[in-house]
Amino acid sequence: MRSVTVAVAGHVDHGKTSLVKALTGIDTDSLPEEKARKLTIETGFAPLLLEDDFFAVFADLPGHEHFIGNMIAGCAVFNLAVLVVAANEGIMPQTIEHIDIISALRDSYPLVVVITKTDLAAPDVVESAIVQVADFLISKNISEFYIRPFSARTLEGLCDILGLIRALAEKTCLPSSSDSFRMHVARVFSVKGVGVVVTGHVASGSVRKGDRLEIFPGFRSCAARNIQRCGIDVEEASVGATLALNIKGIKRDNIYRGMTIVQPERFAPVLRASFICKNVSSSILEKTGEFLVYLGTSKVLSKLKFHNRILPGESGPASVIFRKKIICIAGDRVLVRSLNPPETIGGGTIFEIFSESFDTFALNEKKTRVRIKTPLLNRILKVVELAGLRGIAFGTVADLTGKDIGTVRRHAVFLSNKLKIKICGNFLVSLRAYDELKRQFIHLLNTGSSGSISDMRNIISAGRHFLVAVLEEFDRESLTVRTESGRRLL
Ligand SMILES: Nc1nc2c(ncn2[C@@H]2O[C@H](COP(=O)(O)OP(=O)(O)OP(=O)(O)O)[C@@H](O)[C@H]2O)c(=O)[nH]1
Ligand SMILES: [Mg+2]
Repeated sequence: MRSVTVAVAGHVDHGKTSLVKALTGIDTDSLPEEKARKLTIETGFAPLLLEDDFFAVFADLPGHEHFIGNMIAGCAVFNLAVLVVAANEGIMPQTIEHIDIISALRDSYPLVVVITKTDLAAPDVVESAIVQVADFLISKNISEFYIRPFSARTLEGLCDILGLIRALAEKTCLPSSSDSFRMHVARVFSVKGVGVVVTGHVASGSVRKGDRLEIFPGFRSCAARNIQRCGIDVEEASVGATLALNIKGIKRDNIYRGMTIVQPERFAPVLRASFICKNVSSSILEKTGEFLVYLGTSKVLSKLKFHNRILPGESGPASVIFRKKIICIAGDRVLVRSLNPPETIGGGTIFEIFSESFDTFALNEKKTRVRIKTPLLNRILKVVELAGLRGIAFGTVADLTGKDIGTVRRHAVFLSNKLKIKICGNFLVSLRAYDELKRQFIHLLNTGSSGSISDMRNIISAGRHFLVAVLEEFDRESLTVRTESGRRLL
């Protein structure tokens, strides 16, 4: 079964739940409190069969500002987004905030804008709402958007929206990944005669019925008794899927939202990470401060350090120290909000994690946990050394060693902590080669180069993505700083 997740965002009462109901036939406001208050509190999921074995799962996000935490957790993973704007109100505060949040969570994504309540607005009002939204999105540097009018009362526009979502869904379906299984816990409940059911998004890897699993924090053991996607029992589910996992071996009270269900012996808790932060606020981000960092369904008070000044709309490297350990890997998206006022200020992709050394961790947590294997360390080191100045991608090392990316990453972090190799984004390079790249780049800058990637490629025949990652690492080390045409020494 394939599926894409469609995040449905927008200001309170603008018609998100009504749109999802028109598309899928499902009323996602299922909680008694939601029915009583006539608003969405928890993100609701509604599947729509697009074609044989291919679903769009709509994540109907709450629009009310009080439930912004639920909204963030609900769109931790999505393939495409729908922004709902009521024709008679136009852009409102949570329209802006939701766009900031989803833009901070993804660099680029197709966006369908649905202008709702067209039955309540005159044609010229609908027209000006369309112009207002288009101007707003362009001002936010969002390039791929499609605006469609719609009325939940007359259903005018529904077929057009459905066709558009179908076409975009096919384009954005994620390939399945071979990484280790990880799922952020969104909701937990007990079903009579079935047991504990956990819903959430698969953030990496895949799970099969009967798999042994662990729940972090604590790494308590449990197992997948049954898996459901879109209400259908399935044997297996992989990255990107929204699922209901019936687990055995753990009590309902010992599992809650924000926890992570993982494949055993694959993940160590992370205390620090680095990421490229996109500033979606109107202030300059600089120095250090306390922020709330959202990852998956967890929210952690964290200390952030911005290595350079990051101007509004720009991106720059940042380090984060989590106040409590979490499970994350390079490539995960984080969202950052200020404490006071509580506003979204940015977000980005983690490119480096610093976990507790796996050997120490093994001793502390469980003596039987053998996480680092010396022969594999030696093989990875050899492969990375052979790659020389060209570096090597994590995926290639995984292919060459026959291990999954999670295992390679764990061993690479260990080697990096031992100062044998350097991790640059998705690439590995030996420390010796990294120092040589640094020497050559400094020489280039000292001899009049603007420090562009093309200049660097004239002297080193390495891949563009690798060099970009290396130069970003130089910035992170405060060796260089970005300029309009390239880089200069700090
Ligand atoms: N006339 C008209 N009313 C609509 C339309 N869409 C939604 N409504 C009404 O607007 C109100 C709010 O609709 P919802 O779909 O619950 O809005 P929402 O965006 O999901 O609200 P939150 O989840 O609380 O953010 C309800 O009373 C709907 O019946 C529409 O196209 N036309
Ligand atoms: Mg709603």
